[in-house]
Amino acid sequence: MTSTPQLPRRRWAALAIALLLAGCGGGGGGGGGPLPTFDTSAVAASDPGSTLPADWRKGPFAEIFVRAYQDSDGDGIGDLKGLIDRLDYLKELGVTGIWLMPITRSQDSDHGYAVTDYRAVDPDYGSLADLDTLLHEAHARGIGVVIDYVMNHSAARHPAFVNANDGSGNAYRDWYVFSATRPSGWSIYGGDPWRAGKEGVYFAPFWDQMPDFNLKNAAVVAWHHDNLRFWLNRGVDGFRFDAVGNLVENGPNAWENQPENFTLMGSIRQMVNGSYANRFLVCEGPSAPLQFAPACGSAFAFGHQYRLVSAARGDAAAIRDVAEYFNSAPSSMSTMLSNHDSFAGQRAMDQFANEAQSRLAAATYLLQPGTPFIYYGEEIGMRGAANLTGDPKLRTPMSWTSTNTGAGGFTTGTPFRALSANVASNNVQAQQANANSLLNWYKAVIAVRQAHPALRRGSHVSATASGSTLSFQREDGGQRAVVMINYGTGPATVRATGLPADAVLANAFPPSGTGTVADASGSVDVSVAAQSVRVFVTGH
Ligand SMILES: [Ca+2]
Ligand SMILES: [Ca+2]
Repeated sequence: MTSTPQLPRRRWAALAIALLLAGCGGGGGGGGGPLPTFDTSAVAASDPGSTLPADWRKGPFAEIFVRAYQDSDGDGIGDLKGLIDRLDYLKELGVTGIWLMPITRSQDSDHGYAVTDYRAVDPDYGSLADLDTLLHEAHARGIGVVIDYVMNHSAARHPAFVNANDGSGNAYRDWYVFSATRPSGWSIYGGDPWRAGKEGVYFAPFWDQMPDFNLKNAAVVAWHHDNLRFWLNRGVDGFRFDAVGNLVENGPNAWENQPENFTLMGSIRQMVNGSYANRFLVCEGPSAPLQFAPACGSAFAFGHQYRLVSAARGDAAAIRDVAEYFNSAPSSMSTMLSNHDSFAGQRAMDQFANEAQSRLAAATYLLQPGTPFIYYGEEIGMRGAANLTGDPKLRTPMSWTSTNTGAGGFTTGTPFRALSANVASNNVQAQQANANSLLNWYKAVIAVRQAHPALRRGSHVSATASGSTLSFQREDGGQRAVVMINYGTGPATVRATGLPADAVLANAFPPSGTGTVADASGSVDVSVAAQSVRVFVTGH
């Protein structure tokens, strides 16, 4: 979701595309000359197969803003070729998947959520051939690639909307939500979602340049399915679906999380799982995450990120909430500390008083059930930009080095946006050289998760919070993992119960730790140092 409806920079490239589209003929109706056309051809399923292990879907994933990750050609804008050059870094970090914010051609020249072509890569990012190379290289490293798909709305400059807006007689009029007169009683995110069109008004709650599709129109839904197959046939491993709470509207007091939204996502899940092997789908439904998880396959655990952050800061009530979350939430939830949207919170490091809290939060969500999503740069403690606000503050270029013609290793040119406030201290180069860095903490915690099936995909057992401590267990195929976290600033004794009698607990984390043994009742007390994490495993 793009929560801040701000006007993007109008760039000459975007203007040139618009002129090109306006001039490419086709279409009918209207009195303003030829209308633009676009690809509506049917796409049949043709699965190229998957070489990824089934567990790749359990992550961890990295969420990547391609524009901000790595520039390969000096134009100051990150691109697919740059990302390909950084795949070894991501593999070393230990992720099994990456989610790319929209790479489709867009009119916003920034976040990409205003899509102008659902079957093309944005020229700023490269070409379809570059995507094919990215998929090949990522798969060779055991990494799946999930792309953002924006089904709720297009860009106003999408040819379908240019047609629809031309007049009530246009064949695409019913692809969007038009009304001859302005409906009353509507207010969404503090504003009137109805915008003046050439004739009548159209529905666009996020931004006047992002008109909502009419997803009650079967032809629109069928076309989206064709678009999804277009990417799946190329070998894309799945999708992150934007704003699924907003898909269908039934009235001024019934515009969010409508029953049709769950049906739409369920039919997509059925189509993908029925025709393609080993794919992953995850939905963004911030106000109904638990309801969307079964419909989509996975959904982001909005709300849980605040508990994780507060727990890491030592808040006892939040630690209890963290302990209880997966007692009812399905293990298919996708977890995070923060993401690209400011409504979900500031960058993780900007929410912590010190790096120790950052380590505790990371260990908690990387060792809990779910599929963890690491927002790019979180693993090096990247902060937002010092002089920006809102979403742009969170979407700064990746800090690879402290300096490289002033752009932190991101570009040899002028970066499209200000760098992170702490690029001088928190960058990949510096943290790779320091064995005790946050980056090496992330790698070590991910490694212990990936080394033990119980931590990767196991059930959730015996979660207990006590004061500033948390204890929980994960079980898979007879293997039991015991996780103990002390968020407090003094040492604490942490108790685990419900273990097999006299269970032998081998040390798994930290590497310097030693094992222990449960008593005849299956309990064990362990002294855990201030702000630290212990992991033990049984059964192997
Ligand atoms: Ca570039
Ligand atoms: Ca909608």
